[in-house]
Amino acid sequence: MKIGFVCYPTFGGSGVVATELGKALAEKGHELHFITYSAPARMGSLKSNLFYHEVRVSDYPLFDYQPYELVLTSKMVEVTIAHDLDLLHVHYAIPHASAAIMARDILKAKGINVPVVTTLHGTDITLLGREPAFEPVIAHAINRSDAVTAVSESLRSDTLELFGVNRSIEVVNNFICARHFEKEADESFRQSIAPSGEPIIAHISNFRPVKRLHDVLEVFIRIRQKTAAKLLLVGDGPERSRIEKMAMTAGVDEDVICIGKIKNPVEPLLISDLFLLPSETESFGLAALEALAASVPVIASDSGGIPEVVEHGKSGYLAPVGDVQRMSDHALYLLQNPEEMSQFKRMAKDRSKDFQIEKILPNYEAIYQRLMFAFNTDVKS
Ligand code: GMT
Repeated sequence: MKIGFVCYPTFGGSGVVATELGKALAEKGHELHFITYSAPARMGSLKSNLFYHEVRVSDYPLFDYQPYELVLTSKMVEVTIAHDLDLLHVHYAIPHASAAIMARDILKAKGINVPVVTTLHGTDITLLGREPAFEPVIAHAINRSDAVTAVSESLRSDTLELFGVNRSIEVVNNFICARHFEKEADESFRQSIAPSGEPIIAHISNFRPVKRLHDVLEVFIRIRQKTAAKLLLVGDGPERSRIEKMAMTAGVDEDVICIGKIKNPVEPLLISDLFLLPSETESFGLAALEALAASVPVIASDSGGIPEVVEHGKSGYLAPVGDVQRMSDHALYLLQNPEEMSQFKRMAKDRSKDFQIEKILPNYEAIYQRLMFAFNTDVKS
Protein backbone atom coordinates (compact mmCIF):
# COMPACT_ATOMS: atom_id res chain seq x y z
CA MET A 1 0.00 0.00 0.00
CA LYS A 2 1.15 3.57 -0.58
CA ILE A 3 0.40 5.67 2.47
CA GLY A 4 0.85 9.37 3.23
CA PHE A 5 1.56 10.08 6.93
CA VAL A 6 1.07 13.53 8.44
CA CYS A 7 2.27 14.13 11.99
CA TYR A 8 4.16 16.51 14.23
CA PRO A 9 7.80 15.70 13.62
CA THR A 10 8.79 16.50 17.22
CA PHE A 11 9.64 14.36 20.28
CA GLY A 12 5.98 14.49 21.47
CA GLY A 13 4.10 11.22 21.84
CA SER A 14 1.91 11.67 18.78
CA GLY A 15 4.93 12.27 16.53
CA VAL A 16 6.81 9.35 18.03
CA VAL A 17 3.87 6.95 17.59
CA ALA A 18 3.28 8.10 14.00
CA THR A 19 6.96 7.82 13.10
CA GLU A 20 7.44 4.37 14.62
CA LEU A 21 4.22 3.16 12.98
CA GLY A 22 5.31 4.54 9.61
CA LYS A 23 8.73 2.91 9.90
CA ALA A 24 7.19 -0.44 10.89
CA LEU A 25 4.75 -0.29 7.97
CA ALA A 26 7.67 0.42 5.62
CA GLU A 27 9.53 -2.56 7.10
CA LYS A 28 6.49 -4.70 6.23
CA GLY A 29 6.80 -3.57 2.62
CA HIS A 30 4.35 -0.67 2.43
CA GLU A 31 5.48 2.58 0.80
CA LEU A 32 5.46 5.40 3.35
CA HIS A 33 5.49 9.12 2.68
CA PHE A 34 5.92 11.42 5.70
CA ILE A 35 4.54 14.87 4.95
CA THR A 36 5.71 17.29 7.67
CA TYR A 37 7.53 20.59 8.20
CA SER A 38 10.76 18.83 9.18
CA ALA A 39 12.05 15.26 9.18
CA PRO A 40 10.43 13.33 12.08
CA ALA A 41 12.82 13.17 15.06
CA ARG A 42 12.78 9.36 15.21
CA MET A 43 12.74 8.73 11.45
CA GLY A 44 16.31 7.51 11.02
CA SER A 45 17.62 7.08 7.51
CA LEU A 46 15.46 7.11 4.40
CA LYS A 47 14.96 3.83 2.55
CA SER A 48 13.75 2.97 -0.91
CA ASN A 49 10.15 2.81 0.40
CA LEU A 50 10.37 5.51 3.09
CA PHE A 51 10.10 9.12 1.94
CA TYR A 52 9.94 12.53 3.55
CA HIS A 53 8.26 15.53 1.90
CA GLU A 54 8.89 18.88 3.50
CA VAL A 55 6.05 21.36 3.99
CA ARG A 56 7.73 24.72 3.58
CA VAL A 57 5.77 27.89 4.27
CA SER A 58 7.18 30.99 2.58
CA ASP A 59 7.17 34.17 4.60
CA TYR A 60 4.66 36.35 2.72
CA PRO A 61 4.74 39.88 4.17
CA LEU A 62 1.02 40.17 3.41
CA PHE A 63 0.14 37.72 6.15
CA ASP A 64 0.44 38.39 9.87
CA TYR A 65 0.03 34.61 10.32
CA GLN A 66 1.44 32.26 7.70
CA PRO A 67 -1.20 29.78 6.46
CA TYR A 68 0.58 26.49 7.29
CA GLU A 69 -2.60 24.45 6.99
CA LEU A 70 -3.15 25.53 3.38
CA VAL A 71 0.42 24.76 2.36
CA LEU A 72 0.11 21.36 4.06
CA THR A 73 -3.15 20.73 2.16
CA SER A 74 -1.51 21.54 -1.17
CA LYS A 75 1.44 19.32 -0.29
CA MET A 76 -0.88 16.40 0.50
CA VAL A 77 -2.58 16.88 -2.88
CA GLU A 78 0.75 17.13 -4.69
CA VAL A 79 2.29 14.04 -3.00
CA THR A 80 -0.89 11.97 -3.45
CA ILE A 81 -0.92 12.66 -7.17
CA ALA A 82 2.84 12.38 -7.72
CA HIS A 83 3.16 9.08 -5.81
CA ASP A 84 -0.26 7.64 -6.53
CA LEU A 85 -1.06 7.26 -2.80
CA ASP A 86 -3.79 4.88 -1.64
CA LEU A 87 -4.55 6.57 1.64
CA LEU A 88 -3.75 9.46 3.98
CA HIS A 89 -3.25 8.71 7.68
CA VAL A 90 -3.08 11.87 9.77
CA HIS A 91 -2.06 12.06 13.41
CA TYR A 92 -3.61 14.83 15.52
CA ALA A 93 -6.88 16.52 14.70
CA ILE A 94 -5.65 20.01 13.96
CA PRO A 95 -4.48 21.11 11.60
CA HIS A 96 -3.68 17.69 10.15
CA ALA A 97 -7.15 16.15 9.95
CA SER A 98 -8.85 19.33 8.80
CA ALA A 99 -6.17 19.84 6.12
CA ALA A 100 -6.56 16.21 5.02
CA ILE A 101 -10.33 16.63 4.60
CA MET A 102 -9.72 19.61 2.34
CA ALA A 103 -7.01 17.72 0.41
CA ARG A 104 -9.42 14.81 -0.06
CA ASP A 105 -12.08 17.19 -1.44
CA ILE A 106 -9.61 18.76 -3.88
CA LEU A 107 -8.46 15.32 -5.04
CA LYS A 108 -12.06 14.15 -5.44
CA ALA A 109 -12.75 17.07 -7.77
CA LYS A 110 -9.88 15.75 -9.89
CA GLY A 111 -11.39 12.25 -9.94
CA ILE A 112 -9.00 10.82 -7.32
CA ASN A 113 -10.51 9.07 -4.30
CA VAL A 114 -8.28 8.84 -1.26
CA PRO A 115 -9.60 7.84 2.16
CA VAL A 116 -8.49 9.73 5.25
CA VAL A 117 -7.72 7.99 8.57
CA THR A 118 -7.46 10.31 11.57
CA THR A 119 -5.77 9.21 14.78
CA LEU A 120 -6.63 11.27 17.84
CA HIS A 121 -3.82 11.50 20.37
CA GLY A 122 -5.19 13.40 23.32
CA THR A 123 -4.28 17.02 23.70
CA ASP A 124 -6.03 17.68 20.38
CA ILE A 125 -9.24 16.64 22.15
CA THR A 126 -8.77 17.10 25.89
CA LEU A 127 -7.06 20.52 25.71
CA LEU A 128 -7.52 22.13 22.28
CA GLY A 129 -10.92 20.53 21.80
CA ARG A 130 -12.28 22.54 24.72
CA GLU A 131 -11.31 25.82 23.03
CA PRO A 132 -14.26 27.44 21.26
CA ALA A 133 -11.76 28.69 18.65
CA PHE A 134 -11.03 25.13 17.52
CA GLU A 135 -14.06 23.06 18.49
CA PRO A 136 -16.12 23.36 15.26
CA VAL A 137 -13.08 22.55 13.08
CA ILE A 138 -12.10 19.52 15.18
CA ALA A 139 -15.68 18.22 15.23
CA HIS A 140 -15.93 18.63 11.44
CA ALA A 141 -12.60 16.89 10.84
CA ILE A 142 -13.64 13.97 13.06
CA ASN A 143 -17.06 13.62 11.47
CA ARG A 144 -15.73 13.80 7.92
CA SER A 145 -12.75 11.45 8.27
CA ASP A 146 -13.26 8.03 6.70
CA ALA A 147 -12.01 6.29 9.83
CA VAL A 148 -11.13 7.70 13.23
CA THR A 149 -9.00 5.99 15.83
CA ALA A 150 -8.26 6.99 19.42
CA VAL A 151 -5.25 5.77 21.38
CA SER A 152 -7.31 4.69 24.42
CA GLU A 153 -10.83 3.91 25.52
CA SER A 154 -10.69 7.01 27.73
CA LEU A 155 -9.88 9.27 24.77
CA ARG A 156 -12.62 7.63 22.74
CA SER A 157 -15.26 8.38 25.36
CA ASP A 158 -13.92 11.93 25.96
CA THR A 159 -14.21 12.59 22.23
CA LEU A 160 -17.75 11.24 21.96
CA GLU A 161 -18.79 13.27 25.00
CA LEU A 162 -17.02 16.54 24.15
CA PHE A 163 -17.96 16.75 20.50
CA GLY A 164 -21.31 15.03 20.44
CA VAL A 165 -19.87 12.91 17.63
CA ASN A 166 -22.19 10.19 16.37
CA ARG A 167 -19.74 8.19 14.32
CA SER A 168 -17.69 5.17 15.28
CA ILE A 169 -14.27 5.71 16.79
CA GLU A 170 -12.01 2.69 17.02
CA VAL A 171 -9.51 2.28 19.82
CA VAL A 172 -6.04 1.38 18.63
CA ASN A 173 -3.62 1.59 21.54
CA ASN A 174 -0.16 3.06 21.40
CA PHE A 175 2.70 0.59 21.28
CA ILE A 176 6.40 0.01 21.86
CA CYS A 177 9.04 -1.69 19.74
CA ALA A 178 10.35 -4.25 22.25
CA ARG A 179 13.70 -4.61 20.51
CA HIS A 180 14.56 -0.98 21.35
CA PHE A 181 14.58 -2.00 25.02
CA GLU A 182 16.61 -5.17 24.62
CA LYS A 183 19.93 -3.83 25.76
CA GLU A 184 21.95 -3.53 28.91
CA ALA A 185 21.78 -0.43 31.07
CA ASP A 186 24.78 1.84 30.61
CA GLU A 187 26.51 1.50 34.00
CA SER A 188 28.76 4.52 33.48
CA PHE A 189 25.66 6.63 32.76
CA ARG A 190 24.02 5.28 35.94
CA GLN A 191 27.17 6.09 37.91
CA SER A 192 27.23 9.63 36.59
CA ILE A 193 23.64 10.22 37.77
CA ALA A 194 23.79 8.24 41.04
CA PRO A 195 27.46 7.91 42.08
CA SER A 196 26.65 6.28 45.42
CA GLY A 197 24.20 3.78 43.96
CA GLU A 198 21.12 5.82 44.92
CA PRO A 199 17.83 4.71 43.31
CA ILE A 200 16.96 6.78 40.25
CA ILE A 201 13.46 8.15 39.86
CA ALA A 202 12.71 9.32 36.34
CA HIS A 203 10.20 11.63 34.68
CA ILE A 204 10.02 12.28 30.95
CA SER A 205 7.74 14.85 29.36
CA ASN A 206 7.40 18.14 27.54
CA PHE A 207 7.25 19.98 30.92
CA ARG A 208 3.86 21.51 30.11
CA PRO A 209 1.46 22.40 32.97
CA VAL A 210 -0.67 19.30 32.19
CA LYS A 211 2.27 17.13 33.35
CA ARG A 212 2.18 18.63 36.89
CA LEU A 213 5.95 18.90 37.23
CA HIS A 214 5.45 20.45 40.68
CA ASP A 215 3.89 17.14 41.78
CA VAL A 216 6.89 15.25 40.42
CA LEU A 217 9.08 17.40 42.61
CA GLU A 218 6.75 17.25 45.64
CA VAL A 219 6.78 13.45 45.46
CA PHE A 220 10.55 13.44 45.14
CA ILE A 221 11.01 15.81 48.09
CA ARG A 222 8.92 13.47 50.26
CA ILE A 223 10.96 10.45 49.11
CA ARG A 224 14.18 12.33 49.69
CA GLN A 225 13.16 13.12 53.28
CA LYS A 226 13.14 9.37 53.98
CA THR A 227 15.90 7.97 51.77
CA ALA A 228 18.73 8.85 49.42
CA ALA A 229 17.55 9.10 45.79
CA LYS A 230 18.11 10.99 42.54
CA LEU A 231 15.47 12.54 40.32
CA LEU A 232 16.26 12.31 36.61
CA LEU A 233 14.24 14.78 34.55
CA VAL A 234 14.23 14.23 30.79
CA GLY A 235 12.69 16.79 28.44
CA ASP A 236 12.20 20.50 28.47
CA GLY A 237 9.40 23.02 28.36
CA PRO A 238 7.65 25.91 30.07
CA GLU A 239 7.77 24.50 33.61
CA ARG A 240 11.49 23.76 33.71
CA SER A 241 12.84 26.91 35.34
CA ARG A 242 10.03 26.94 37.92
CA ILE A 243 10.90 23.38 38.90
CA GLU A 244 14.62 24.09 39.07
CA LYS A 245 13.89 27.03 41.42
CA MET A 246 11.57 24.84 43.49
CA ALA A 247 14.30 22.18 43.84
CA MET A 248 16.75 24.83 45.00
CA THR A 249 14.34 26.26 47.58
CA ALA A 250 13.67 22.75 48.93
CA GLY A 251 17.43 22.07 49.10
CA VAL A 252 17.28 19.04 46.78
CA ASP A 253 18.80 20.68 43.70
CA GLU A 254 21.93 18.53 43.91
CA ASP A 255 19.75 15.43 43.65
CA VAL A 256 17.71 16.70 40.69
CA ILE A 257 19.37 16.17 37.31
CA CYS A 258 17.77 17.72 34.22
CA ILE A 259 19.26 16.29 31.04
CA GLY A 260 17.01 18.19 28.61
CA LYS A 261 15.47 16.90 25.41
CA ILE A 262 16.88 13.72 23.96
CA LYS A 263 15.87 11.74 20.88
CA ASN A 264 15.37 8.45 22.60
CA PRO A 265 14.23 7.79 26.18
CA VAL A 266 15.54 4.22 26.34
CA GLU A 267 18.96 4.96 27.87
CA PRO A 268 17.64 7.00 30.84
CA LEU A 269 14.82 4.51 31.41
CA LEU A 270 17.17 1.54 31.51
CA ILE A 271 19.10 3.07 34.41
CA SER A 272 15.94 4.08 36.33
CA ASP A 273 14.17 2.35 39.23
CA LEU A 274 10.84 4.16 39.24
CA PHE A 275 8.96 6.42 36.83
CA LEU A 276 6.67 9.28 37.91
CA LEU A 277 3.76 10.47 35.75
CA PRO A 278 1.40 12.52 37.94
CA SER A 279 -0.29 14.27 34.96
CA GLU A 280 -3.55 16.14 35.21
CA THR A 281 -4.63 13.97 32.28
CA GLU A 282 -3.04 11.65 29.72
CA SER A 283 -4.93 10.15 26.84
CA PHE A 284 -2.62 7.16 27.04
CA GLY A 285 0.76 7.95 28.60
CA LEU A 286 3.27 6.64 26.09
CA ALA A 287 6.11 7.62 28.43
CA ALA A 288 4.64 5.32 31.09
CA LEU A 289 4.46 2.44 28.60
CA GLU A 290 8.08 3.04 27.58
CA ALA A 291 9.04 2.92 31.28
CA LEU A 292 7.23 -0.42 31.70
CA ALA A 293 9.07 -1.77 28.65
CA ALA A 294 12.35 -0.89 30.39
CA SER A 295 11.13 -2.85 33.48
CA VAL A 296 10.51 0.36 35.42
CA PRO A 297 7.36 0.42 37.62
CA VAL A 298 5.25 3.55 37.23
CA ILE A 299 3.75 5.76 39.94
CA ALA A 300 1.08 7.80 38.17
CA SER A 301 -2.18 9.64 38.49
CA ASP A 302 -5.36 7.66 38.06
CA SER A 303 -6.37 9.83 35.15
CA GLY A 304 -7.43 9.54 31.49
CA GLY A 305 -5.98 6.48 29.76
CA ILE A 306 -3.23 5.79 32.32
CA PRO A 307 -5.22 3.02 34.12
CA GLU A 308 -5.51 1.26 30.74
CA VAL A 309 -1.73 1.01 30.68
CA VAL A 310 -0.50 0.77 34.28
CA GLU A 311 -2.17 -1.85 36.49
CA HIS A 312 -2.49 -0.56 40.04
CA GLY A 313 -0.65 -2.84 42.47
CA LYS A 314 1.06 -4.84 39.71
CA SER A 315 3.14 -2.83 37.26
CA GLY A 316 2.92 0.33 39.35
CA TYR A 317 0.61 2.35 41.55
CA LEU A 318 -2.08 4.90 40.74
CA ALA A 319 -3.31 7.73 42.93
CA PRO A 320 -5.79 10.61 42.48
CA VAL A 321 -4.43 13.64 40.60
CA GLY A 322 -2.47 15.84 43.02
CA ASP A 323 -2.27 13.26 45.83
CA VAL A 324 1.49 13.60 46.21
CA GLN A 325 1.47 12.02 49.66
CA ARG A 326 -0.06 8.79 48.38
CA MET A 327 2.28 8.76 45.38
CA SER A 328 5.35 9.17 47.59
CA ASP A 329 4.07 6.48 49.99
CA HIS A 330 3.76 4.07 47.06
CA ALA A 331 7.21 5.00 45.78
CA LEU A 332 8.81 4.57 49.21
CA TYR A 333 7.07 1.24 49.69
CA LEU A 334 8.71 -0.11 46.53
CA LEU A 335 12.07 1.50 47.22
CA GLN A 336 12.16 0.01 50.72
CA ASN A 337 10.96 -3.49 49.77
CA PRO A 338 13.46 -4.96 47.29
CA GLU A 339 11.50 -8.18 46.76
CA GLU A 340 8.31 -6.33 45.92
CA MET A 341 10.32 -4.02 43.69
CA SER A 342 11.79 -6.95 41.73
CA GLN A 343 8.32 -8.41 41.27
CA PHE A 344 6.91 -5.08 40.10
CA LYS A 345 9.80 -4.74 37.65
CA ARG A 346 8.98 -8.14 36.17
CA MET A 347 5.29 -7.29 35.98
CA ALA A 348 6.10 -3.96 34.36
CA LYS A 349 7.99 -5.72 31.57
CA ASP A 350 5.21 -8.30 31.20
CA ARG A 351 2.57 -5.60 30.97
CA SER A 352 4.46 -3.82 28.19
CA LYS A 353 4.26 -7.01 26.09
CA ASP A 354 0.51 -6.42 25.67
CA PHE A 355 1.42 -3.30 23.70
CA GLN A 356 4.11 -4.62 21.38
CA ILE A 357 3.95 -3.16 17.91
CA GLU A 358 3.47 -6.63 16.38
CA LYS A 359 0.11 -6.83 18.18
CA ILE A 360 -1.05 -3.30 17.40
CA LEU A 361 0.05 -2.69 13.81
CA PRO A 362 -2.33 -5.26 12.25
CA ASN A 363 -5.25 -3.21 13.65
CA TYR A 364 -4.19 -0.25 11.54
CA GLU A 365 -3.60 -2.45 8.51
CA ALA A 366 -7.11 -3.90 8.90
CA ILE A 367 -8.58 -0.39 8.90
CA TYR A 368 -6.61 0.51 5.75
CA GLN A 369 -7.77 -2.67 3.99
CA ARG A 370 -11.38 -2.04 4.96
CA LEU A 371 -11.26 1.49 3.56
CA MET A 372 -9.59 0.38 0.35
CA PHE A 373 -12.40 -2.11 -0.08
CA ALA A 374 -15.06 0.49 0.71
CA PHE A 375 -13.48 2.96 -1.72
CA ASN A 376 -13.33 0.15 -4.25
CA THR A 377 -9.72 1.00 -4.97
CA ASP A 378 -7.03 -1.42 -6.10
CA VAL A 379 -4.08 -1.28 -3.73
CA LYS A 380 -0.96 -0.02 -5.44
CA SER A 381 2.06 -2.16 -4.75
O1 GMT B 1 2.09 14.41 26.21
C1 GMT B 1 1.98 15.40 25.51
O2 GMT B 1 1.59 16.47 25.94
C2 GMT B 1 2.31 15.28 24.05
C3 GMT B 1 1.13 14.71 23.35
C4 GMT B 1 1.32 14.67 21.85
O3 GMT B 1 0.38 15.01 21.19
O4 GMT B 1 2.36 14.30 21.35
O5 GMT B 1 0.91 13.41 23.87
C5 GMT B 1 -0.38 12.87 23.70
O6 GMT B 1 -0.26 11.81 22.74
C6 GMT B 1 0.53 10.69 23.19
C7 GMT B 1 0.61 9.69 22.05
O7 GMT B 1 -0.62 9.20 21.68
C8 GMT B 1 -0.10 10.09 24.45
O8 GMT B 1 0.65 9.00 24.90
C9 GMT B 1 -0.14 11.16 25.55
O9 GMT B 1 -0.80 10.64 26.69
C10 GMT B 1 -0.91 12.38 25.04
N1 GMT B 1 -0.78 13.46 26.03
C11 GMT B 1 -1.84 13.89 26.74
O10 GMT B 1 -2.96 13.42 26.62
C12 GMT B 1 -1.54 14.97 27.71
